[in-house]
Amino acid sequence: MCGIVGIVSTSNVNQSLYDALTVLQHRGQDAAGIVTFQDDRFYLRKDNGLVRDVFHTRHMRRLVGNVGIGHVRYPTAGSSSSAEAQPFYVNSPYGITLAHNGNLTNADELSRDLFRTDLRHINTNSDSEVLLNVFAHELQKLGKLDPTKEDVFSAVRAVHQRCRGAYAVIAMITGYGIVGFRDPNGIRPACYGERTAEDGRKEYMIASESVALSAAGYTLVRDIAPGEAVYIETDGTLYTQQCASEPHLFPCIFEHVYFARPDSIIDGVSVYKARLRMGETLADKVLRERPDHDIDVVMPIPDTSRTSAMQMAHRLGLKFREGFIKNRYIGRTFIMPGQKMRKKSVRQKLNPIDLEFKGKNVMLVDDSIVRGTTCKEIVQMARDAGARKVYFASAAPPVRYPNVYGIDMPSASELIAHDRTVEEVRELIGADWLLYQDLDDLVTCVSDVNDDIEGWECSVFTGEYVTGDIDATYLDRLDEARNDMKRSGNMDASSCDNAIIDLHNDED
Ligand code: PIN
Repeated sequence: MCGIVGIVSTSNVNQSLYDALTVLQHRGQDAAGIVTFQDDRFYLRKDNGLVRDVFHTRHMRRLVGNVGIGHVRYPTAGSSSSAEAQPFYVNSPYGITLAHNGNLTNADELSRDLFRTDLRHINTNSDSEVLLNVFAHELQKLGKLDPTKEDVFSAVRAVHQRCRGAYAVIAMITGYGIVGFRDPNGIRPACYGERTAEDGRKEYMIASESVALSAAGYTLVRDIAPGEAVYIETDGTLYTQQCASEPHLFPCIFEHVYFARPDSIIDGVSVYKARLRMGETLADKVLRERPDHDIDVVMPIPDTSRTSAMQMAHRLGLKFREGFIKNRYIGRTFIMPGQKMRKKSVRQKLNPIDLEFKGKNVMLVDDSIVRGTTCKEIVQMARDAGARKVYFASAAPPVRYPNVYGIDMPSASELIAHDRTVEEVRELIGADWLLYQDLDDLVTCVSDVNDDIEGWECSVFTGEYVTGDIDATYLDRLDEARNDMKRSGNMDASSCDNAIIDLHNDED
């Protein structure tokens, strides 16, 4: 998963972009980048690491200009070197830079076509570089010295025709403006907002999540519609146009389960409210399955699940307690000569408050169970802290299938619930009772707010992929790519869970 932002302002955008990326840091901690332009020159700084580590004063001073875009990257298969930090750049036509959140499912074919037919070379394994080159090629084909808004929209239209998968994109055309667009299914989120500068002129921001807008004093105008493009020229003139022939809104449900910040509103749905409801539906399921349950206390596994756990306890009329305290300052792992990178244990991140567990039947709540490794350790920690019985609730249904739309999920074989019953998973994680959210309930939690939402992208639970182009061969290839990455040491086996990621910065 990644975070993207773009701003057209009346003054320097470097600080605002930096701040927005910091607000979007939860979407990706692997790499960060900003590009701005002034007087027909662009200025780029990107590297592996957290936003605060990538940008130093000397970099910020160089990032001049009133227009710019930024990106934070989550590690996905094929993206680990700093060369694959975004924004990406192509010099022709005009000089275009691009930040992308999502994953193209036909990147390999496109890459081949780009080389053979369009005579363009792709220098990384990143599908975002492919996307940029498709966009650039389609804009170049028009053969204009000065691209008009129609030209930009026509290039986006061609991108929709050629690219499949999930993409929320912000591209900057040096000297002209920025364009933001979403794939025709609106899988990945993007919205835009405005604010008025002191001199009365309008300023605009496009971002992955509304929280980036509100934190910077922008008012959310609306989400970008699936297939739609929003083009903002350097002088602050904004144009929008639908560029897909058959747009449908099928947003990713996992944004609400885990990825997005609770204070964001995505496609009209409050993430916080959705998570409260997830707690309520979990409580109802408890009462359905075991009306005479003996739960003494409900506990969140920090942080994402807190909202659901709180509401679940409330609905059940039970105590809500913080049994695990999270260390907010996990340090780096230093790899000394002759030593191997070791995974940080969950115990370094979470510490139990024993008195909340002693002799109690505890219901632990997490947002989801993916590999099951973390929750297994947590169940054991609860027992070691003296719990009588350890129950476990997941605010999401069993994650059984890989994600191909930009969420860094492990391959099917690594998913604890793949090809397993709930009872088998319960046994593996060592819980006395395992309660999963029903998919119908989860969908109810995020519905009823926006009639434009035709359905939800739920493939990790159902194995049904909304783009209709995913088959066993594709998933096998994905699996192989992940295994290659792991073998070459470029990817921590547990990189999908940021609770145990080791961050590193190339500069060190
Ligand atoms: C963690 C959010 N959440 C915790 C991510 C663990 C699955 N894991 C998905 C649970 S936080 S496991 O709130 O952002 O810190 O099933 O793979 O062990």
